[in-house]
Amino acid sequence: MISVWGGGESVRVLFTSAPEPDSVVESAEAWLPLALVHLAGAVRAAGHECEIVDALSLGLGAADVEAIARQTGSDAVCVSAATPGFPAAMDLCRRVRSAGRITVVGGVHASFMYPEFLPSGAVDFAVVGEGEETLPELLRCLAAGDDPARVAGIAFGLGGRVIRTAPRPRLAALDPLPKAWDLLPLSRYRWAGRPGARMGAITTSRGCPRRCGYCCQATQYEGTWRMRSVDSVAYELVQLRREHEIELVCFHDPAPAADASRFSELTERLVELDLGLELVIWSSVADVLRDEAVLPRWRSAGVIHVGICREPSEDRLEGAAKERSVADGRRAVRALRRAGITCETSFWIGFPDETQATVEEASARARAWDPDVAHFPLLTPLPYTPAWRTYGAHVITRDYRRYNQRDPVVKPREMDLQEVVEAAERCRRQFIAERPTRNAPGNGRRAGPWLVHPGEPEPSVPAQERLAGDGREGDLASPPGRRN
Ligand code: B12
Ligand code: SF4
Repeated sequence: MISVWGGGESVRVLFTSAPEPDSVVESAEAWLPLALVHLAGAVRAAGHECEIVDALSLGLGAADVEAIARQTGSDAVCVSAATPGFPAAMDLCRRVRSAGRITVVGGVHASFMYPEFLPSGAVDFAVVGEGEETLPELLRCLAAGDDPARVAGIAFGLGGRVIRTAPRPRLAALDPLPKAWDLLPLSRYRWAGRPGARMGAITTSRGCPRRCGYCCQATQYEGTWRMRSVDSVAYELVQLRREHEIELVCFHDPAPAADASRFSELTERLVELDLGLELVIWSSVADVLRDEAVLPRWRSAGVIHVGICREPSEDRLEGAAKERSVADGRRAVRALRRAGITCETSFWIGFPDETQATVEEASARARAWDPDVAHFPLLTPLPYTPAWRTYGAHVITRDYRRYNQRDPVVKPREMDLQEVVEAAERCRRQFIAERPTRNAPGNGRRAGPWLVHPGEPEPSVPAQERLAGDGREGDLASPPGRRN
């Protein structure tokens, strides 16, 4: 076989998020495209030249990214997209592919839906599952003119057929993955709860031990959950603080606290390191209640905000289970608040059996929980999750751009689509409007949807001094494996 790039070993690779300037993103400011940081890190370590364009947060369209790919002379364009961004990813691939570049898509949608989109010929390769090993191997294969069918963990079209290569085992070691932080304009990433704080991101684990039926994390990782070592997480946080002057780190993994002893070890290490970092994490009611007594340690470690993952079926519980779920949720929110930690969660609406009365119940449930931020997303079953089997018959469109949890894709039997949209908006307004009545005076909340509780007293040593460190901290900050 002849190399697609004329035999050169090093190629130029452009990484981008979905170019969707009009996307509906329920996001508190601009979040980091961590997958691209991981992938570019791995590809660069394999000797290729990399560039990251975060089209999603820059508001760039396919034509803009195409122009950048032309200017930079990229040999390959790699796109990461969730389901709502996938049509935009395809549009970009179609454009750059016709200009002779190799196109690769990845992420959970690509991993499951490749039989649907590969026949269109817009995309050369879909990477199935984790990309850190697969992508460098695919690029090496293409540069050498080898047969891509030998690369595990990809799919591609060939002569009208879709070829799926051997499955690639999940990554055995998550600790040593290189990251390409220097390729991102870090100063533009912000989290609304801490305006002005320079934001970074990390994953401390991969997958999720729970298997919520609507969630693609559960499908992608088949209910497996792999942890990074505390040493390596702490080392990466020190690097983010020292080398990139990060002030706030979002943990992008959905269940960093799932293992009580590992999370306790991590929080204790962070208390000891005293990096002056604030942390935003995901967790579950179960994990928060399990750690109720030690939530002040979470706070001392820097946790200021918790996103509570809830799956839609929890909003269809009945009887005692429903009452227990509301009581637990409310208790978790209060426990976090007592520890000085804010939280946000979602209350799902738009089920096939939705009525104005059940919407009212959802609204009341949110007010009973009383999190600091409440979202009211619309039920959006994904075709590659178990929820599709339950709700798929009620889905009225395969226009994936609408799978953003704000546009209705499920038609309730007794409500029309416009009524569902209005119901979600009404829940949002009601939640915010009634907040003052739930908000005890002097509890430190600020105005606006993103509220931050007063935490523990600020440490008196300025952050820069703490970062300069003493001998002990230098030790703690050594790469894992090199500590004494
Ligand atoms: C951060 C985040 C965001 C950020 C995105 C920042 C960004 N530019 O990436 C923001 C806040 C903008 C966002 C928005 C939304 N998000 Co979001 N988000 C996440 C979150 C919490 C972390 C993503 C992450 O960094 N993961 C860590 C990286 C390392 O893992 P990864 O992304 O899976 O990538 C690995 C592989 O998938 C693969 N891979 C991924 N991309 C590519 C590309 C190539 C070329 C290759 C080779 C491989 C590859 O390799 C990577 C490394 O192994 C995930 C949950 C999660 N834990 O993944 C949800 C998640 C991805 N989001 C989700 C949803 C629903 C949304 C919204 C619809 C929410 C909303 N209503 O606003 C929007 C949609 C935005 C859009 N238009 O696409 C769902 C995805 C559902 C789906 N399949 O479509 C998730 C899984 C949450 C969930 N449990 O439901 N999100
Ligand atoms: S919804 Fe959250 S808790 Fe449930 S499987 Fe997905 S990531 Fe895990």
